[in-house]
Amino acid sequence: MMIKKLPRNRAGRDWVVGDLHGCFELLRRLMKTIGFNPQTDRLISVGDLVDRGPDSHLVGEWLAQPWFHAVRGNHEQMALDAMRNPLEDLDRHLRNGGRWLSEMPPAERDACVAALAQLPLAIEIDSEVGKIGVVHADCPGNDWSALAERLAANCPSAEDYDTLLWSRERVFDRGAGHVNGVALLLVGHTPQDHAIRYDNVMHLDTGAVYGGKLTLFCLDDFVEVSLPAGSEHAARYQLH
Ligand SMILES: [Mn+2]
Repeated sequence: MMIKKLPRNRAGRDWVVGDLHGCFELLRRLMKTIGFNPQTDRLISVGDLVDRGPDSHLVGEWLAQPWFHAVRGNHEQMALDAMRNPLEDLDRHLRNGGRWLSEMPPAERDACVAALAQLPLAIEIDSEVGKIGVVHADCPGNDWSALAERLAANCPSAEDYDTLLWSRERVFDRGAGHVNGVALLLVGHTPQDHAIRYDNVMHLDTGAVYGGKLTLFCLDDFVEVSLPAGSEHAARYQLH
């Protein structure tokens, strides 16, 4: 399943969280701050759940929760590539904070890889304001409907993968035009000092793992809430 469609949540609130990179304890504290209700609320991640930070090995437990949904980030892709093709790709994952996966007991590692392999490239959420999209980096061609069709048909192009998982142009250029077919698109991938919107694209990576902060964005009232990260686990920021 390359695109996951979530029906409207009429019972509770939907929150989208920026890049976690293993900072699950910070996330737990942030969820407590907002009074997250697992019975009715949903939490959606923009990807890059793992690597570099303290608790990447907990990713499987988080992904098993019925209220937690995530798209695949470039770090999940690197982890999957490393396990599928270690001769070519393991080294790159290790260099990018992926040692935790290689150090896991084999059975746990297999379960973790299976969970990561299930992650869709995009999530589409029905909401009061229309469709809301979530991808890790950006939407190819500013055309959500066309992307959703290719993903539903299981035939994304190499270019789709590249843009969805790796693009930083919209941030570097401070905008890249309106994304058609969604009211709002939420992304992560490129650390910012604070959550920032260009066109109808909200950037939620606020560099938690680099000693910045972790940000949650509420899809019901468009409020954002952040908690500063402790400096003890801060990874050195590199663009990968
Ligand atoms: Mn990323």
